Amino acid sequence: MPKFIHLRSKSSSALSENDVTDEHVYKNRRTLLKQLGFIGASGLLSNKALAGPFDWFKSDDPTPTFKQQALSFTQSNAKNYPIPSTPESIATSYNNFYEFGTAKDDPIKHSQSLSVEPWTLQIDGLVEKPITLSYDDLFKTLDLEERIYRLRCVEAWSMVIPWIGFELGKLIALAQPLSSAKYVAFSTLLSPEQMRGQRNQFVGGGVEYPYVEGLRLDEAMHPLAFLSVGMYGKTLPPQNGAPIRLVTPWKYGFKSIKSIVKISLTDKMPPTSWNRLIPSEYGFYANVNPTVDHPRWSQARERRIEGSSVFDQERVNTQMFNGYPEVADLYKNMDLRKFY
Ligand SMILES: Nc1nc2c(c(=O)[nH]1)N[C@H]1C(S)=C(S)[C@@H](COP(=O)(O)O)O[C@H]1N2
Ligand SMILES: [Mo]
Repeated sequence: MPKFIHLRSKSSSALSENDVTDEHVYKNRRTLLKQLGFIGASGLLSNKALAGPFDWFKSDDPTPTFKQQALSFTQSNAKNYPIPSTPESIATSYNNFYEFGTAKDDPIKHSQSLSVEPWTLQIDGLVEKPITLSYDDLFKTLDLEERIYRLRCVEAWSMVIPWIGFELGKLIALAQPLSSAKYVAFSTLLSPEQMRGQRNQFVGGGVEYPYVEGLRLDEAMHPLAFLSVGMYGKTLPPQNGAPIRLVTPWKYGFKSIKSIVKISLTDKMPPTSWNRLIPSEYGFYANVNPTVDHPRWSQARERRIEGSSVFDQERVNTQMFNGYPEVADLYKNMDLRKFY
């Protein structure tokens, strides 16, 4: 039986269509499609009509078998979906989740039998009240809300995704951090039996597992920092980090750690997977910053993936903090070239 998630509150951080995609970007895309002959009298063609040899997002045989649970939406939540947001079919088939392989279509192909029930998420370390959440607790401990956020990968592609979840800071507050707590460490599930990338370092891209991430405590308490338990009106599919994953929209995507089993408050900066692997390229902070290039490529622009084919990408300028200036105060006296 599917369980229904009722969205009770709508956050001020939920973006409207105009907030998520600049109007000129949307218009340019239509102009391009028109020049290519893809817009007829009825507007944009369906995804099917655009699919073809250039549709590199299609995986050979994804045949998802993982059971997602339906969410019920009120009318008001439904109308908050941005029309040019990334289609669900793309956001759930073009993924980075190295536990299942490094190709973009490996996660959807190889994660469908991930077992998420039962699940245990522990919040521990320097807290007054350690918390253990079961699978069901993930959906009922805090009110669920929808947030439409941009996701900017360090590889210079981006998407716009409607998440469902709650503020990370609200969960941390329940655990009552001690005054000695300065950082938050996250860990993904370690399950070599289920995750082929954890069995074979070539499949897993050389990452040391479990995948770990971290935030400064003040970053974690910022209202934009979000724990997601669903997307596009349903519980998360495994390839997107079921049953619960972090979303820090002002940071490069690799900070948004998937399938979390542990959140520990600490007094020391915790190790993070990509920093541990290639420290010269990936720092602890990883704030989206168009003025600080990756050593091997520019971060000034990005490919916004909006549709089901190569023609539905738009090159847009990358914005400071990915367009979330409300986090700037967290870094006001820091040299962001040094703390990349
Ligand atoms: N555990 C784990 N979390 C992860 C990753 C990963 O390989 N393993 N990849 C990261 C990267 S690089 C990105 S861009 C985002 C992608 O999230 P999405 O597939 O939901 O778009 O997940 C992040 N979280
Ligand atoms: Mo990424």
